[in-house]
Amino acid sequence: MIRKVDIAIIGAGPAGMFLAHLLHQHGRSVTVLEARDRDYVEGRVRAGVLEQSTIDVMARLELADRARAEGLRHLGVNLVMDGESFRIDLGEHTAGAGITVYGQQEVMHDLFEASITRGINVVFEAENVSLPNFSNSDRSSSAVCVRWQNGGKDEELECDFVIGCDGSHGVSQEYIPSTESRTYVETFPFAWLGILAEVPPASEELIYGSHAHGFTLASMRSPTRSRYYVQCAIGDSVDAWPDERVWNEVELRLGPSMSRHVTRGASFDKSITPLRSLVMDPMSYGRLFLAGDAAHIVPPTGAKGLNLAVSDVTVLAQALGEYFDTGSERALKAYSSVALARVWKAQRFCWWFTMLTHRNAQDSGYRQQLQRAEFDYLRSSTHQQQVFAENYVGLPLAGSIQ
Ligand code: RFL
Ligand code: PHB
Repeated sequence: MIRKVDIAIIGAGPAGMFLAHLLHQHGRSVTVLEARDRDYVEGRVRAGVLEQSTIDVMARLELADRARAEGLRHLGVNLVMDGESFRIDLGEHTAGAGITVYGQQEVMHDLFEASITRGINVVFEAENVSLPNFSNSDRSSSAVCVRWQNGGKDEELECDFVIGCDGSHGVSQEYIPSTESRTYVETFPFAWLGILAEVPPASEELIYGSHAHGFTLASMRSPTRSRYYVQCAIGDSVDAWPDERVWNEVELRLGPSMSRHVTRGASFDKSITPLRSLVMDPMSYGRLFLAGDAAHIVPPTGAKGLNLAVSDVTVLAQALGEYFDTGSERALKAYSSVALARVWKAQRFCWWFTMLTHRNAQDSGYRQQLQRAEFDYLRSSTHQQQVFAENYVGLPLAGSIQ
């Protein structure tokens, strides 16, 4: 007999695991199918900055204790351009809001640990996940079949809805015909090289830097662990970036005053990520809904990707809850447009912050003068700093569906 669950979730990253917890809390049966093993997903060094609304969702799920105890709460952020720096007081401009530095690895650990104690079914190493015979079908048609292989065995289940939380290289989006959804893409002619090192951070708060050599970011994971990024060329390999070169560039790009407290040390993780922006509209097709990176990507400059994944699934969990409670599809039909309204505002902010801080040798002198003017304006205008702060700490969660 084929097993039946209410909702199958493809991908156990932040989007998939937050959604699984939210639906479980709502009393729904879920199965999460993850292609990789737990160590791989939990080991990926990615997000560092959580918005207050993400912490609030963790609290609603009774998952915020460690983030509150060990996360670093920041009420300000520093910007530096060609050696000139200033601080934006996030708290002052947003009635006390801030951000929490708590790594994605920790978030995933908390989500996975609680899924075990709460009995949420997560299948790791689920290979070749597919939706045989999937077609748009109006939502009133029969259940969706999901197939995969696990340890060489064929597995199958039926569900009312499939949620594609399988990131930018997943399979779910392939089930949405290109004629039914538009994809907006923007590429940038540069990438980020990121390192982790067991050294104290350069500053108590993050420093975003821009210099003729390119962007740099001084971040952290704890008072003894630092995370640094430098803009590099898309085709660069990590071999071209020995630690000494990374530290030299970080210090140069931060400028003399901001680099004073940089402590150098051996890196223990080094990777390169190209920057890009992408949005799929709509984020759904029949009984298939996409959430998180499966539907949209932002350059990491604004620290929004994980936070958007959480806001998507908060809206979606509410809509699915309404469907199962009342049979109404109203909120499910509104999911994509409600989620995308917030996604596009984050796209706007991340694009703007990327263009302000990154350098491109091909840029005309005109563009560089514009960057300088934008930076000066941001430094001198409290209104502009308020706009920055509101966006950086996170715009209100996509409103409940009216
Ligand atoms: P994920 O995290 O990519 O998870 C998708 C999961 O799906 C699995 N998968 C499949 N499973 C089954 N079958 C298949 N066919 C599958 N194909 C894929 C994958 O193995 C994976 O486990 O997407 P999700 O859940 O949408 O979460 C998105 C976030 O991970 C991402 O947006 C953030 O990491 C972005 N990001 C940041 N976000 C923030 O909010 N704040 C930050 O400070 C921040 N910093 C960053 C970042 C991303 C970065 N990189 C490396 C892209 C810094 C960096 C450098
Ligand atoms: C990080 O700490 O990894 C981080 C912080 C801020 C960003 C992106 C990444 O904008």
